[in-house]
Amino acid sequence: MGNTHAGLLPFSPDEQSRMQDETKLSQDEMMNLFRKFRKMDLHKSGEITFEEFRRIPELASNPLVGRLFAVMDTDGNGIIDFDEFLNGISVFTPARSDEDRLRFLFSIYDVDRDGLISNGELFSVLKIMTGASLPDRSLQQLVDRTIRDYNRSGAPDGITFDDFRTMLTEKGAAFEQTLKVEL
Ligand SMILES: [Ca+2]
Ligand SMILES: [Ca+2]
Ligand SMILES: [Ca+2]
Repeated sequence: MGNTHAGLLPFSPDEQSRMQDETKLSQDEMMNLFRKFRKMDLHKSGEITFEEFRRIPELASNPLVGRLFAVMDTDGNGIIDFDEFLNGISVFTPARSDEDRLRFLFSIYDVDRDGLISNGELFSVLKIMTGASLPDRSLQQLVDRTIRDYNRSGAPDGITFDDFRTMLTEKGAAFEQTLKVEL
């Protein structure tokens, strides 16, 4: 009694059951992620800074590491706390819905979080991914074409979440592969 390993998680029992609802993680999975979180938290501040985040070997070579950090930092205060970490990471576990994963992926592209992927946002995120392999002019053509083909729900210059869902259904894995995160 008393000293179960629930006590090691930085949550009150209420918070813990709320997080379990939100993330669909079991207590063991949460414990595991808490250990990883603490390992990443080099200066033991209880939060992950971008400097710490980008040292994670699985992420270091991912060009989208900056976007991943920004999306996981849901309150935008420049650090990832354990709540945000659990919410973000659990999106990649099977227990979470495809809808949650789509939302996360959408957020990678919707840099200003206004609910619309603009031409400029699509360009800048695809630019990060393709690097120098595609000339800007070709990339811009691809972006223009994508937006022309998929802006179906009334936003002339961008892609709404519904459009995005349609796009991924029709274009398949190409966009989803952007994000392979395993921790
Ligand atoms: Ca830290
Ligand atoms: Ca934060
Ligand atoms: Ca936007």
